[in-house]
Amino acid sequence: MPDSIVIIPTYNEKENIERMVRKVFSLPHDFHILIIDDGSPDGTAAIVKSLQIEFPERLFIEERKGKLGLGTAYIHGFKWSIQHKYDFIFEMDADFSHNPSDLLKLRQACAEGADMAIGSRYVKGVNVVNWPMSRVLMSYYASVYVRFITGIDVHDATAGFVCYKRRVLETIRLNKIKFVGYAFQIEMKYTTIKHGFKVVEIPIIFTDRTEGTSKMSTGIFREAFFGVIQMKINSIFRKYPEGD
Ligand SMILES: Nc1nc2c(ncn2[C@@H]2O[C@H](COP(=O)(O)OP(=O)(O)OP(=O)(O)O)[C@@H](O)[C@H]2O)c(=O)[nH]1
Ligand SMILES: [Mg+2]
Repeated sequence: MPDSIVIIPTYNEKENIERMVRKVFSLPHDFHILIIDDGSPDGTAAIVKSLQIEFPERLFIEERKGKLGLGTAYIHGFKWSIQHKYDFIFEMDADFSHNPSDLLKLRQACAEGADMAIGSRYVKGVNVVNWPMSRVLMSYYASVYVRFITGIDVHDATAGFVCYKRRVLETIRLNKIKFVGYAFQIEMKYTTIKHGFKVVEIPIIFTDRTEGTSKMSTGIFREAFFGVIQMKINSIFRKYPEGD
């Protein structure tokens, strides 16, 4: 039984998705892939379905009707992956900002004792390629801000390249995760740490997308900025682990 599933949320990734699927399946470990596509108008889902003929039992897709956001896409994927009993459950972007080869490093960290392994840009300096300086600074200082407000010891709080052991996702109340953008990534790390799980950061190099278009919006920044404060305040009244 293969133990690892890589969840890849997609919205208009027709330029990237086939190359990404082939790359993951060429790695020296039997990774499975679950695509969560939000009705991409560019036909991303159709490309995935044609690849399923070549990779049956290895490539899966869940289609949602509209663009419902990254956070809820991952929650959907986590529930699916728990049901299918994968031991190592990954988050990864479709746009090659995350190097699929690093899946092996993240998996190894979890196999060697971590409960959550974060592919981190800011463990040793700043490992970001091709982002404008303004965006690098924004992202870097976002993590400094998160550390300051929440007190969590994570250098890359908004990272979206992660490996979880299944028990982490089984323990966290996924229905209580509220945020959808960068704040979702912060909330997942915060909640995991609050539950006492072992979290490690593995240095990776992050490269800006070269194909397709960004789905970032100012709303996502706003959510993260105020969300972090809200999360901290709420946590004062919450006990971990918590009931439904
Ligand atoms: N299913 C789903 N996927 C999404 C949604 N928004 C973004 N994605 C996917 O999530 C991943 C990250 O989104 P990106 O647009 O790359 O966001 P980013 O990395 O912050 O910004 P850029 O790299 O500049 O584009 C990509 O694989 C997107 O296709 C969404 O609403 N639903
Ligand atoms: Mg991206």
